[in-house]
Amino acid sequence: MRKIAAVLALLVALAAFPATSHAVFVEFFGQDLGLGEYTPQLNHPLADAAQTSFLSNLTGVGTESFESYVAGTGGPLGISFPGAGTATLGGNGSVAYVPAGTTNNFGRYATSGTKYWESSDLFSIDFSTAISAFGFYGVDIGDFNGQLTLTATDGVTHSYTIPNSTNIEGGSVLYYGFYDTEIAYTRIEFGNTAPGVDYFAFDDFTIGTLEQVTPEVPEPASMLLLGVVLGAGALFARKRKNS
Ligand SMILES: [Ca+2]
Ligand SMILES: [Ca+2]
Repeated sequence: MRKIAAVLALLVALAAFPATSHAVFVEFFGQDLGLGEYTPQLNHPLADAAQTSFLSNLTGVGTESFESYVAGTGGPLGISFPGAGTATLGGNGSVAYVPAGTTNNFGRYATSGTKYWESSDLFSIDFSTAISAFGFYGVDIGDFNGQLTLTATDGVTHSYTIPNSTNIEGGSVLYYGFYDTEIAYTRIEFGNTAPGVDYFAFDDFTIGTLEQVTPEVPEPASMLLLGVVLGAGALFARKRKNS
């Protein structure tokens, strides 16, 4: 029992900070499974929790909902963000409209209002100011086995695979975001391992500059220390109780 309590305390401490691939690059991800091609998933707590966690590390950023754009508008689409310049969407994609409470009959719909950016592959975002944080909702990815990839550029190229589930029902909702306090990016390209087949809806995206990244999570080292302290405390408490 003592060991279990200690391990549990350590696991709680480890779970309290998000997955990181290195100290300055922090990712946020959550996905809620879909209800099929014709029914929007109105409850997506895992995706929402990822967005909340992502935004809690940012200050003064804006989120683009696509509601002010005319359906059918394609790229290049320039979108201004407070304090972070302009993000220009290009490549394969356009603004789509789907009435609230429905889908486009293929599992896609907005996560805010009635509009979103619909794409399958080779869709890119260029930033007028290099950005250090980026997050978005993605709907209906993975039902045709597509895995989303991001290629971020800052002179050199960094590729990330978004850990979305594949071979799932249509209409799933995911949120993915990252901040990077070491590298600022001027361009992000979206890829898809099932291009032209696995379309998705892109909505409510946020960008932030380095100045807008204000991490609230404790350093992993201190969290680990906290875990050890908690674990030791649990062991000590057990020992006292048992003795
Ligand atoms: Ca929207
Ligand atoms: Ca679908």
